[in-house]
Amino acid sequence: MNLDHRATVGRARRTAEHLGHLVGLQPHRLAQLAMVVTQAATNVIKHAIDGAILIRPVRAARQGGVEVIATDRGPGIADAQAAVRDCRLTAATPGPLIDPLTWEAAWRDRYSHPGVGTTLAAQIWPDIAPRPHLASGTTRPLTAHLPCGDGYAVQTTARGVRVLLADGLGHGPLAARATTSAIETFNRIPATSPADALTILHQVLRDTRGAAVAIAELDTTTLLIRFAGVGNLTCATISPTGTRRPLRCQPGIVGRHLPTVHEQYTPVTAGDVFIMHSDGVTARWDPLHFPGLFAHAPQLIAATLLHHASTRRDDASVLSIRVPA
Ligand SMILES: [Mn+2]
Repeated sequence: MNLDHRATVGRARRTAEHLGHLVGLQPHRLAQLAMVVTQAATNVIKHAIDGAILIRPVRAARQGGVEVIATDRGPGIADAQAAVRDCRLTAATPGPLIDPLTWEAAWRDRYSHPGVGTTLAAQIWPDIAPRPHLASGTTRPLTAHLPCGDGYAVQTTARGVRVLLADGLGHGPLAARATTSAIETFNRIPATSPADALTILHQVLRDTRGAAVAIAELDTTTLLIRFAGVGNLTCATISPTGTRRPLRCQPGIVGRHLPTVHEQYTPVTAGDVFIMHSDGVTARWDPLHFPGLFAHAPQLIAATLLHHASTRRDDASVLSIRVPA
């Protein structure tokens, strides 16, 4: 939802409250959610330009919550990194409860930099906020009234996380069908290697337009990413100092022409970030244009890159994994 007018604050709040009802938030949590959305949206409209807000359900093992991500293009705040970073606040947090997020049922993170802008992410849960996921993504359709032809999936594994990013050929409902089919199949075959998964997806996607698909698996004990990708997707690891190491996808289209899939293993270290994005996001973005961003939660990284580097000529998607310390 674009935040371009005062009326959008109320629309965002009502959307969040509706979703909060659906996931079963109690009235005091709903009030907290409404306050978070109103504050975030009002701040963007008052102080920033080109803002957008995303409100979506999030799931954990035993509960469902609501996630709010607000992002804009400036002016940005110089000291935000010191102000808030990955604060999963607990009931034991001392001090007056002025901020609605100073509650046990909330998680939040904020990135802000002068000349870039601000991205805020918050989650409101019915019960104590679970540990944030290692991976998260965001997507944006070419036009608001069409389904998004890009999509992603995140699976938590015993030793880390396994993710998929898919860009259905073209855009619109048929692209979305190919991507949905890829995600559903991926979620049905949780223990398969990336190369085998792509081979299975190739069979399933034969009756669709086909898609560019990349699959990555982070093992947090061996600190290796196992990866395979086919089609026009950009994948790379970013070090804390902003060094980008690309992982190449093979030419082809899953569901149409599948090459012999080669898996790659890439070593990572704590603090590295792994990024995958579709061609709706320019491949020319520079990690150094976002100082400090890659120390933040994966949804902030994904939302900020999507907002700043998407071409607006195609569906767009970004997925990011944080290698934990
Ligand atoms: Mn595309």
